[in-house]
Amino acid sequence: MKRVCLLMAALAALMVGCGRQLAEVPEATPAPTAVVTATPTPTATPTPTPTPVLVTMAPTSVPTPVPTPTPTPTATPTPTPAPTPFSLAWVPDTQHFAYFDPQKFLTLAERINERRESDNILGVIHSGDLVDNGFKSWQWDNFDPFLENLDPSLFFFPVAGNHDIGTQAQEYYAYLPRPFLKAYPDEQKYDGGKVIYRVLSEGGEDILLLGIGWNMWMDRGAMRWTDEVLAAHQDMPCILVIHGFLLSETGYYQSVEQMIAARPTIRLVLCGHMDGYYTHVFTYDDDGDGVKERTVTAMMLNMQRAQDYAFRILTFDPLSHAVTVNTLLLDGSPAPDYPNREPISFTIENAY
Ligand SMILES: [Ca+2]
Repeated sequence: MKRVCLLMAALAALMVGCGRQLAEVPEATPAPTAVVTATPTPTATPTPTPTPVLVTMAPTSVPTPVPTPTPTPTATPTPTPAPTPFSLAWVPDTQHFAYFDPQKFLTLAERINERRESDNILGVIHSGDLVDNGFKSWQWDNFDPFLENLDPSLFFFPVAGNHDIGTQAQEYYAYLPRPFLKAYPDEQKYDGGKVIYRVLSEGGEDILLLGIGWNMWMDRGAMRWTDEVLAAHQDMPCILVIHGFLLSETGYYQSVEQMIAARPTIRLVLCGHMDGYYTHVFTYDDDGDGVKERTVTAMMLNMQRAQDYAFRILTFDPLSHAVTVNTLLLDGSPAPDYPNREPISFTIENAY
């Protein structure tokens, strides 16, 4: 019994000790919680760190070829600038405006100006008979506001028609002092402006504009000068502006045709003089191999007597070398086709 009591006393003492021990454990429990929170931090940091180091190491060994791809993109922009189509406004015979209706000059200038940006119009070609009688200064007074009202960025490229040099007199001395000819440098005109030229540099190419005044295709000095100009610009197509050439659906001045035939860079001819509109395509075998490889598209337009007049906007496509011929009336609307006639607006493929 005494041994039982002793055993129980010992057990009780042990339990008290255990109790003390248990009481101390909860105080130590916060410590492992702190350890737990500390553990993920180091494990996360070391694992990613070595991997990026290895990745970055690999490319850093190849830095020398890196500068080589840099010049490659600089080569790419070169083909990007595609040649932009451009236009020329073509104004035929305005002699009736100068004589009867000068207000129409202002309307015509306005029509051209309002399409300048959308059609990328660079200049205005006049195919002759600017006025009815070049010896009447009041008619030039009627004409001049046309140029004064054109957008100043547009160039003006005229040729003398038979009326500009006087249908009776056939003399150039009243025409040549006109300010629009004075504006041309001496080297670009023969004898003050009886023949003129200018080079169009657009769409990555050059085009020679050549204007031969009335009768000058029969003038030896004028044609000698013309041939020097053509020889100096033989690497570019030529657009000939001449007042009289096509006379009807099938007829033309043979002397002008012979002059064109002998000059292989001429590809387009713009003329006026007659009433209405005609287009002829001439073909020539310049190299004598039996194949006619050159086409010359000649266009005549003169509708000054029509109620609404008509002028054209020629749009050049530098990629296809097609020319779109857009015929417009003074009110800006497209000119209607005439019954049983070829279309008045059309596209010339392989035009220059
Ligand atoms: Ca040939």
